[in-house]
Amino acid sequence: MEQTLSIIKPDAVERNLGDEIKDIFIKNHLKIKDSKKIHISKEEASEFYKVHQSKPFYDALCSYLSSGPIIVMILEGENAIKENRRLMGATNPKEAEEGTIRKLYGISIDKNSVHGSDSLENAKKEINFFFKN
Ligand code: IDP
Ligand code: MG
Repeated sequence: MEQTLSIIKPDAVERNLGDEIKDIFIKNHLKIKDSKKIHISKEEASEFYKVHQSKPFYDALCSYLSSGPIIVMILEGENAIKENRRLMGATNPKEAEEGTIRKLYGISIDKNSVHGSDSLENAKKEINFFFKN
C-alpha cells in the first residue's frame, strides 16, 4: 500500500471544510492513517516548499501556508499519490475538473485548498517532515 501526504490549507480549514474534504478521500478508498491540525511558522513553510524557492510566488506561498491552521494527513491506499492528485484537481481551481476538491472549494491559484505529494520520493520526504517519530 502506498502512502502520500495531504494538507488541507488555511483557506479550507478557515471555512471548516476539513471533514468534507476528508469524506472525499474516504469515499474514494484513501484511508486517513494519521491526521493533525497544526499552525506552522513561516520558516517551517519555507523549508517545506523549498523546491519552489526560485519561483516568483515562493515568498507569498510560504506566508500563506503559515497564515493559519492547516490539517496534515497521511493518506494510504492503492496508487495513493496519483489518486490523491486526481481527487485534488489542477493547481488552478479554474482549470480543475468538475467534482475535484479544488474545483469544489478552491478560491484561486494560491488559495487552492489542498496540497498533495507529487512523487514517491516527495511523499516519503513530506510524510517525514510532518510525522517524524
Ligand atoms: P500543486 O500544489 O498542484 O502541486 P505546484 O506547482 O507544486 O502545484 O505549486 C505549489 C503551490 O504553489 C500551489 O498549490 C499553489 O498554491 C502555489 N502556486 C503555484 N503556481 C502559482 C502561481 O502561478 N501563482 C501563485 N501561486 C502559485
Ligand atoms: Mg506540488
